[in-house]
Amino acid sequence: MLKCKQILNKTLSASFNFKQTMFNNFNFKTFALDINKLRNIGISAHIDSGKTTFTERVLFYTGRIEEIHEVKGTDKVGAKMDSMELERERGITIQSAATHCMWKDYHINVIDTPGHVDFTIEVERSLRVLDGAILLVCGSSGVQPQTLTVNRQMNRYNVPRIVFINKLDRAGANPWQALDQIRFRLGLNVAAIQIPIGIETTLKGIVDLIKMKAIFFDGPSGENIREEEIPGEMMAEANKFRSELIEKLAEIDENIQEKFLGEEQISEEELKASIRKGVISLTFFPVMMGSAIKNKGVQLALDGVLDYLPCPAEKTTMALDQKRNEDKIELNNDETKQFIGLAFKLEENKYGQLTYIRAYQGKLKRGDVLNHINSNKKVKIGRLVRMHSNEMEEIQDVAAGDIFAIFGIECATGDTFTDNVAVTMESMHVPEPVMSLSIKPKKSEYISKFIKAVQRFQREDPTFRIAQNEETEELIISGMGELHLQIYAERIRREYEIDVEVGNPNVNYRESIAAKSSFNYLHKKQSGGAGQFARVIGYIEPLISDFESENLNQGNIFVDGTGGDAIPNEYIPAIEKAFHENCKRGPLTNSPVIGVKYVLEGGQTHAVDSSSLAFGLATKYSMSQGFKEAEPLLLEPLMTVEVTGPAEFQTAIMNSVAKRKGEVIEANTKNNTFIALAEVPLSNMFGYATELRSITQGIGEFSMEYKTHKPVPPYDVEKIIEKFQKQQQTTKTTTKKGDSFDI
Ligand SMILES: Nc1nc2c(ncn2[C@@H]2O[C@H](COP(=O)(O)OP(=O)(O)OP(=O)(O)O)[C@@H](O)[C@H]2O)c(=O)[nH]1
Ligand SMILES: [Mg+2]
Repeated sequence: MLKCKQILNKTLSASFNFKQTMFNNFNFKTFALDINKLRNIGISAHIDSGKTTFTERVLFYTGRIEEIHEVKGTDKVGAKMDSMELERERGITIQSAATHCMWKDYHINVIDTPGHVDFTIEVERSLRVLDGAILLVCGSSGVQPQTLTVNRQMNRYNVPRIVFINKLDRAGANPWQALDQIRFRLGLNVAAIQIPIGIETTLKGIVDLIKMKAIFFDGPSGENIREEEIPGEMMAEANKFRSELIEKLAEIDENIQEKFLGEEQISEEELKASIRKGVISLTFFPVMMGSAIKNKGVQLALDGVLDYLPCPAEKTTMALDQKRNEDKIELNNDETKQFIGLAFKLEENKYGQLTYIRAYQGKLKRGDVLNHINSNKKVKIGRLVRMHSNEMEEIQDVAAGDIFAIFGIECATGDTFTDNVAVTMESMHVPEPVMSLSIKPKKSEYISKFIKAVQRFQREDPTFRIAQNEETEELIISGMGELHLQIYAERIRREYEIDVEVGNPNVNYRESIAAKSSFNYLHKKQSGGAGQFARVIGYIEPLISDFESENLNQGNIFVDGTGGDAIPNEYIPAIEKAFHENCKRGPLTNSPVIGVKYVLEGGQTHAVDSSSLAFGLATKYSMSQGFKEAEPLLLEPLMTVEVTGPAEFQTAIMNSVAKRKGEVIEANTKNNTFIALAEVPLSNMFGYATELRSITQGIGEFSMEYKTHKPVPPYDVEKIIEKFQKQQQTTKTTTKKGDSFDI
């Protein structure tokens, strides 16, 4: 058995650069960041909508990079924010990356997030700490299933947002269709504040409907902004969309309403103020337009960030008062109070653990000592840095509202650091992993290094879990989907140079019961040595009756209904512990048990032979006894799947969903595109990408998101149990002694 702690001091291969930055074009003075001129924004959207390409332009126009490099570009350099080798190779963002820049004397912290649903935790943790976001929508493919997910995440954290319709240079681009979808599918109260001049290959610039000017982006990288009068032939269109904007604002703003009804002139300042108010109160979402790749519209979006998105002081956050029963208290980014910060992202590099923190109150300078609330330990903050993708830039101090990083300090995602106040920040939503696979190094001499790698990834990513199958001693990794797990297997190969063997992916089952059932179990061993005697009597019953609508995270409940007579109090904790312990592995497939209530009503003890151990064992067997009669259920992950493809393939798409036992919830065709929304068991979705491509001539796309765990139909349960038992047998015989993981 290998002890992991012994192997923690080897160097990691993550490519971080440490710089003592001069901040030549940055003017960071001690505590001098004006909170009103600070913005914390995220760039979020569905996969491939151009987030990293957009952020690359942001960095270029703000002077943070000297040249623009494309995602998966031919120059082999790659975009700044996709710094991982795998990201550059595959052209997808895997990890969120943070940077900061100055635009017109405002300091902007930017986080570029991944779009693929498997990396959703990266979006979740970023949105948890950001004050505003740019929601990108592809001008050609419009609102995609993942756009709905990201929009829901933004709603969860009340994130004010600007919408940017990107890719207007693409064939088939249609901003009005995208705008319609944003309005009806995302349910956002939107209006365009810009319209494009030209479209597809003729896209030339943007009309600003607030200034009523035409804006062009000259120079090799669109860096020179030219403002002109709106071309005569576009005036009627511009007036029409400006009126639409004013009408929308009049619905939420009395001042605009009065002027609109009185047909009075509305000034640029009044319009901007009204939009800002609407954005911050989440009642209005302005729509901007352009093409990141053709360098059109990005600077105006940056202006929009300053004009419409809130500064940290305009957004309140809730914290939990640990001295008053976790009562909620409002934090207002007040820098005169004691420091409070939330650790929202961790990474390990050769300097140790790098922890990204959002400061919600107070100030912090290097050398200060903070209390790590979750461990109640004092930690000295040796160095403070700002991140610029994979580069660290050292700073002296930070204040409330800002985002920064510390390193060399151990903690977990969601932990709170304070200046001696007993307060924790509300944590973030962490979705449950839905897929698992077994994994091991090809050569057993690499086990220690391998364990170190998976442990590191588990610390960094709360949706990546490692566990050991106690019977087979196999190491099982769980995550959000095939790609998520594949990427980690690949990172182990590349970053740790260990070849790994992975098993077939399995979905993460859960177990529960459908009926109430009694138990009366006597555990008795009285032959030779110290005896064991314990009887437990009671019943188990289901807590969940509708798996589609009830909260599945309510856990399992233990109730002591003995009234203190039948079983001495000293044994009750052992019974409760054994119940929860045994809920970790259900009787059908060793999957975690959810939604079960165990009620202990009575029992029997023996003056000499009863013990906590005996009661623990009695509880274990009483559960097996109870489960048999309680109509055990095997639950599987059910996914909401959205499939899109050309209308001509409608029948083929519907058949493919039906074949995978999907239940179609909604299906319609718009503008020659067929969209089907269905609920499909995850176990039936393996290989769907390939099938969809082949039945739609490579054009069809789908996205899926976890909905709930629902009971597997009885005729499938037996097959799954049989497969599980076979797997147990084979891994038992192939796992050699000494292969064991000590995690
Ligand atoms: N035609 C066109 N292509 C674009 C535009 N913006 C980005 N792209 C291309 O779209 C592809 C995806 O761009 P990315 O910037 O990686 O998209 P992303 O949203 O960051 O992708 P993920 O992070 O993986 O979700 C790349 O091939 C880009 O060159 C645009 O405005 N027009
Ligand atoms: Mg990206």
